[in-house]
This record gives sequence, C-alpha cells and structure tokens, in this order.
Amino acid sequence: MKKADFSENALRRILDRAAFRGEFHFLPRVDSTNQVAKKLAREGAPHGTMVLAEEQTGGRGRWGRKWESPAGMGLWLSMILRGPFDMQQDIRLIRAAAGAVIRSVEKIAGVRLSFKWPNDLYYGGRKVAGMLIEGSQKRGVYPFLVLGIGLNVKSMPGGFPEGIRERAATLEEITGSEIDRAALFRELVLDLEKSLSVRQREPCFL
Ligand code: BTX
Repeated sequence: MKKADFSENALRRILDRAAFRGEFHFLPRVDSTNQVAKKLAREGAPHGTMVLAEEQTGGRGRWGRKWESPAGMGLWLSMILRGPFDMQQDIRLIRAAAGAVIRSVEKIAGVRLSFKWPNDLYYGGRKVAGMLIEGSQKRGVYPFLVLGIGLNVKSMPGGFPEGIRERAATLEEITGSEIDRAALFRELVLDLEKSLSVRQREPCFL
C-alpha cells in the first residue's frame, strides 16, 4: 500500500484543491498551536488562518490541563476566526466544530464519536478528541477566537504516557486499521469551511 503523504507540500496541495483561502502554517514541533495562532491573530493574520503541528510539547486543554500530542500521532491544529464574537457564539462554535470532527471521522474511519459537553469527543468511554476555544475579550466582545482541535489518529509504539493510556484512544486502535491522516485532514478542513464558513468574511454559524 502507498504510504500516506503528510508532508507540508502534500497538505498545501490538499488545501489548494479545496480552494482554502486562509494562511497555512505547518510546524514540525511547537509548544501549542493555539499559542502560535493567538500570536498570529494579534499580528493581523486573516480569518481562516490555520496552524498545524506534527508535535506539540505544551499542548493544552481547559484550565491549563495538558493535551498529549506526540509526534505524528494525530491532527493537532488551530484556526483563527475573526469576529466580533460574544460568549454565546463561543458555545455555538464548539458545537459546529464538534459536528465537523464527527462527520469527517465517520467518513474516513467509519466510526461515530459522541460529543461530551463541553469540549470532548469520545468513543466507548475513551477520549479521542478535544477542542479548545481561546480569545481575549474587551467588555464582553472578542475580536477573534482561536479554535484548537486535537484528534488522536495513529497508534504508535510508546503512544500515550501511562495515566491517560486507559482513558484515551486513537482512531487506529478503535478501527484496527490504518487511517490516512492527510485524507482525514482534507475532510475536516472541507467540513470546517462549510460549518464555519471560513471562505466568507463573517462566520455563518451564528
Ligand atoms: P480537556 O481539558 O477536556 O482535556 C484534557 C485532559 O484529557 C487531560 O487532563 C488528560 O486527562 C486527557 N488527555 C490529555 N491528552 C489527551 C489525548 N491526546 N487524548 C485523550 N485524552 C487526553 C480538551 O481539554 C481540549 C484539548 C484541545 C487540544 C488542541 S490540540 C491543538 C490545540 N493546541 C492546543 O494547545 N490545544 C488545542
């Protein structure tokens, strides 16, 4: 079987074919894609800008919890959404993003994840994906939000550290077959574009 190509060039070709118009930043190793995306947003990066890392050394969940993001094991990505937004929209955004992850995983891996409020996706009691929305507000208004998605895909020797191994699962563990991360990335981006209307200046999930 041909080995799936998850290089920066391959992903750029996928985005070009999908007529993705945001900036794309592919980083082999970074602390947190959300941190990078927030910095880019403050510097003026456009709506839809995406940051993807092969490995995160300081991937984060809610309340400063750690999100394990070993090299090559998942899709660790963040997207900049320009507002203005309020808190209510933050909740709708998470729901729209969860829908995009569920549909794309179902299409590529053939399994249906379930959404667990407020920001996780599970299969059979094990966490497979998590989402983290961040932004800074001024008087209740967020000029931009960063949507971070972490999705566990590949099974690898070593894998997750002990402690979360029993509570976390990857799509390959669940299905018992090889999952093409590039194909999953493509479906997820196409669905996020539709669900969040990244092509338009104003997101339409509101
Ligand atoms: P959360 O706070 O709901 O989940 C964090 C908890 O989940 C951890 O305390 C740990 O128990 C468990 N956990 C850690 N890593 C994993 C993993 N890989 N799979 C399953 N369970 C795990 C969920 O937060 C939101 C996570 C968002 C992650 C993305 S990745 C791209 C972006 N950049 C960034 O720093 N965060 C987001």
